Amino acid sequence: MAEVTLYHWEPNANSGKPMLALMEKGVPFDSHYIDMLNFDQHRPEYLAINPQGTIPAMTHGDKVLVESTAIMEYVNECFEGPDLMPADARDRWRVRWWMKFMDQWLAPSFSMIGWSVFIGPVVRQRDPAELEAAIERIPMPERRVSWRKAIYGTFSEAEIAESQRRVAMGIAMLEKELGKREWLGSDSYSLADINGFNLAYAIPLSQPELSNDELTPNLLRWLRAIYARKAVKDCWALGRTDMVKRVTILEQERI
Ligand SMILES: N[C@@H](CCC(=O)N[C@@H](CS)C(=O)NCC(=O)O)C(=O)O
Repeated sequence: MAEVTLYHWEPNANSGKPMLALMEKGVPFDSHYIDMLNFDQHRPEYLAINPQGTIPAMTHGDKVLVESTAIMEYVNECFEGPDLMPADARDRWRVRWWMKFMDQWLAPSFSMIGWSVFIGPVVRQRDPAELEAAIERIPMPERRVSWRKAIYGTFSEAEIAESQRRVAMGIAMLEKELGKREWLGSDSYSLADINGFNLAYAIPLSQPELSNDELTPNLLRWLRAIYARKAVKDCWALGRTDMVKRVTILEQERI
């Protein structure tokens, strides 16, 4: 049994962040798959670890850690292996700036689109009474509202349009920033790249009119460079659903 256990869903978004940080550092961990579409994150066994009922969570010995970006920083500081934060203070500021921007601003927009396009339609097929019972078990009231909107397809047009506006703006900002240097936060690969990849890997697939080799060459170069890393391949091999196939768009020479 490893010292670290990671409770995660597919190796993307918030789950993928600590998973990839652990793999980049070479830290062994026990992987505990939480099936988000089966509402495993709201079952008592998991709520005993993270009472908020969100994934990921990590245990290290008797310590319980939640919040994916904060877990990544903990992993980077606590374990040997390549440093995933730059040495220079201004570079570290930039890494943290981008992580905050992605976590607070961009990720919720991606997430709303993802919930309305993928998650909702998959979950909606289930027995309505079972779904209602599952919604009632969600501990955070605001999450109950989001799940209801996803399941019953009731995100408003204005909400979706605002998310799309933010995604388009985020793509343009990433393209501009990646035109300045090889990696997002500094001249070395860092937590900002891990954070950004987990959010942006499927952009060329889901937003082909906004992101392709002609319009966003820097974004594409960056995504492919991260996808080429061994840790990324090992991480994505832990996926269990067809969702993991989306990342293979980055194998195409031209998009
Ligand atoms: N700020 C938290 C957000 C965690 C989060 O929202 N995770 C999503 C999956 S990416 C989740 O648990 N969704 C399931 C739910 O809300 O029931 C973090 O970064 O860890």
